[in-house]
Amino acid sequence: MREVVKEQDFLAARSPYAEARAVIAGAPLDATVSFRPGTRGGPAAIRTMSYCLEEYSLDLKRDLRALAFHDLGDVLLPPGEVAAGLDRIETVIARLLHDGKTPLLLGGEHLVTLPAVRAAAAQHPELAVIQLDAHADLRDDYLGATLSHATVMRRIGDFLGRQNLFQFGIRSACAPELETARESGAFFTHRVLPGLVETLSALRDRPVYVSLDMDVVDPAFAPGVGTPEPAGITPAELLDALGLLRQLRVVAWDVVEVNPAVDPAGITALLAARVVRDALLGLVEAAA
Ligand SMILES: [Mn+2]
Repeated sequence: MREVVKEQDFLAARSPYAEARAVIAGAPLDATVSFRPGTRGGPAAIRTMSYCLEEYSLDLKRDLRALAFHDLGDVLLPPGEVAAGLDRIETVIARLLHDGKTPLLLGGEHLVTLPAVRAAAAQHPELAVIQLDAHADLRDDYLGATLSHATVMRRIGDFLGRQNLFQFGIRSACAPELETARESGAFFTHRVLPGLVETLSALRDRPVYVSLDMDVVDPAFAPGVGTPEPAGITPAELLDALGLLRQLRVVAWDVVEVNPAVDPAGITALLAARVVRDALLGLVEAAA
């Protein structure tokens, strides 16, 4: 594909595209970040830190080397052209879904979720979106901009229907966002696991898109994000939540907002890489 570029594969990603069931794609968008920029380096940082991990998961008793997955590289994004960049992301995700792959999108800022959900909803009209995030992302605009990492879930609700949006771990929102959140299919604050347990059965028969904003995790464990928010969940709770999500039919994932510019020890990118590894191990059958 000419619209992607790649310097390094994610850990153990050795299958050719044609044979892969899951495909990693980076979307290094860093255009509307409001507080501190740097998410354009997210996909590369996640790939680099993935080599800190074992291919084998002690918890899942599975090995990445037995899985058929491919790393496509990063979608090339035209600098300064947000809408055109989103279109390019949508084109790539739509192609992966059309080819029967499960996309795993690495951000980049949270706005990359918008085109990915558009592509997934086109393939799966019954789509539900699960968002794990510190922020509601339900503003109608941010300083007049309707396309922003602070408005992304509002825009998704505009075309998908707000009742198809399931939000967990939210601990930052403004009053109008809380009004909008009343229309969400679920809106659970602060914690992720209790709400997920309560909601799981309602989502069991639906295709699900999972969007993980790394700032849902406490800044003590995930400091390398654009807009950190105190009092988040622990990595252990996040991994337990992933375990629950494996019970659902997840048709596409994203992991967004990793910002290596403020992640000096790489621990946020490392946790994101761990999530990607465990998501792959949970969703791709052993090739043998
Ligand atoms: Mn977000």
